[in-house]
Amino acid sequence: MADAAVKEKPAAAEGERELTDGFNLLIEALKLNGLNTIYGVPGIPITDFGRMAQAAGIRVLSFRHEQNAGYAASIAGFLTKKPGVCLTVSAPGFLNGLTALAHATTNCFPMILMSGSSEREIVDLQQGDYEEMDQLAIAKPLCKAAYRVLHAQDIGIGLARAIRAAVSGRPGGVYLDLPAKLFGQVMDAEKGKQSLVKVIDAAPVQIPSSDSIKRALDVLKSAKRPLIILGKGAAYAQADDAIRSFVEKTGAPFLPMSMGKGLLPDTHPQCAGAARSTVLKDSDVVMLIGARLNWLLSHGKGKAWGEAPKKFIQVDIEPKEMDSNVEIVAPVVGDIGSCVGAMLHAMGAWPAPPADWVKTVTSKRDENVAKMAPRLMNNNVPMDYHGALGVLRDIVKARPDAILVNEGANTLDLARGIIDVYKPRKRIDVGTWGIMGIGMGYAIAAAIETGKPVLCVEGDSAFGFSGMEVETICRYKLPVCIVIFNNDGIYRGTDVNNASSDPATTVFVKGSRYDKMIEAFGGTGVNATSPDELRRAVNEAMDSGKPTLINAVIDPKAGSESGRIGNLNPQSALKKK
Ligand code: ADP
Ligand code: TPW
Ligand code: MG
Repeated sequence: MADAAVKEKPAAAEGERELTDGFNLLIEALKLNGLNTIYGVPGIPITDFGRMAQAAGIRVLSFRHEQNAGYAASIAGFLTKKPGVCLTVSAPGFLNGLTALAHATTNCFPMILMSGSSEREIVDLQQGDYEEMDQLAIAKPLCKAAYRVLHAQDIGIGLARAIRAAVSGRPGGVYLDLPAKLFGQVMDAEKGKQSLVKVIDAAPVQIPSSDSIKRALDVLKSAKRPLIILGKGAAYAQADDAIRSFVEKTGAPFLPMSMGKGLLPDTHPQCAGAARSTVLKDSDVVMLIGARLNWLLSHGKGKAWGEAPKKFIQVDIEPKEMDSNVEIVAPVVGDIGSCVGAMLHAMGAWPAPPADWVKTVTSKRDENVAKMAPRLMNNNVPMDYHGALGVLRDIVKARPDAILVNEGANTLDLARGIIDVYKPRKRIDVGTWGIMGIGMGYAIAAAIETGKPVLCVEGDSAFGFSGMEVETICRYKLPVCIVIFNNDGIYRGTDVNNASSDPATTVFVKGSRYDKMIEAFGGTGVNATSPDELRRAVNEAMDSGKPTLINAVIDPKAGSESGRIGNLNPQSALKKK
């Protein structure tokens, strides 16, 4: 049907008038708003759209599965503050992309999922169209906003709404439904041009009230044991200099959340990353900047936060976030650039935090770092996580511009703690949901959006969720080095099923050679069995910029169930020993 609609398009002119159509209007609308990259998978009704967009100078990255294209778009949004665009076909393609749209919304990343859809009249009467599905209704509860454009003259305004909804306030995912018929609709070219909208000031600054700034500073100044927590919202805000100056001026220990790492280097004297339990437990005033008190921070209460009463200050663009889990005594609502700027401005002379607190935190940190050091230098074969991660830690130190993508369980938790990050937005990972499958999509978008080399540190299970995209990486010749921590399975490769001849549910084929996969597509594969081999292979890959996949053989006994979050795993009380 879509193809029929395209064919109906009259030749170049109708009388004297110049004409345009839905395809061209959407392309022009995207370009007008600086959306020059699309991540997607082609098919009816968007195949021609992809071709035409490419011809018009838009970069169209064609993936092997929409979920990976969607994750790419979501992280493009995080890295650039512009909505990442994902383009899919109807029903199944749309559903494949939807997980990523929900993920973008959950993580506060701006993204637009544009999906072709089938004929409204048939969908609404449920008469069984090709890939029939009421996509708008399904998308609505899973994203920040969902719109449908039915007429070519509304493409401009529809995209403008989508962009504004994605990036203003708390960023999130937006669904834009594009029925097949829309693309072939023809209209006067001049009128079409006039219908386009360039979004002015898509994410207006949100200035915090001066009262809220004063209240926050008063509380922070009163602290005997202050702590600042920097979340991925702070990284997203791109207010790097202001954040660094503010944190340094307070002299307070800071704790970066996973993707907040690098806003100030992990090696900064105030960094309390290696004294996490101490600062959570013993702090008396905690300022959250772009971080939510969700499960990743034990909801701001309970054992992790200790007995002593605590006062929370929260800086966030979303007013509803305040008091979400515990009382926020000093809410500062606004965009982080404006809020941190205002606090810096109003601070005046700032007293250093009590010396005994600073000393407690730094000694704990130094003690933990020293304890870890010898483990990172071990040369065990087969490798354990520490030996392999010690190597990657050195490599990232020497290459602080590289972007680190990280997923897995043990591979995630240990890499997060061990690999220091030195610059903002250089670490991207499983995010708020702890989702497996972001790996290759994130790597592709990171390379495309930043032009920097990418190092992916992947559990063997985690990698499997998006592994087919190594072909995409090879096809676009991206500077991506994938290191697979191959421990033969999920958490550990040693599980045994005693009930039948089937393998246990958490183990994979033993001794798999993931490096062979990339060779099928012309990339470089390396099997690394020792820290030295791993070091050589990664350095070579990063120097060459060639797509590389390194199968790092890890002792199957080295990991633990669910990594660091085994406590969240319910166990059957009736389980037989
Ligand atoms: P983390 O997982 O790193 O702790 P979260 O995703 O939980 O971070 O929190 C990010 C927070 O940052 C969200 O509450 C979001 O509303 C907020 N945020 C995102 N962008 C901005 C911004 N530009 N200004 C202020 N707050 C922001
Ligand atoms: C979309 C559940 C959490 S971690 C993990 C799974 C399947 C894989 C851990 O094994 P891996 O790492 O990657 O080999 P390692 O080093 O511990 O062996 N489906 C989705 N998301 C999640 N989080 C899961 C399942 C899970
Ligand atoms: Mg594994």
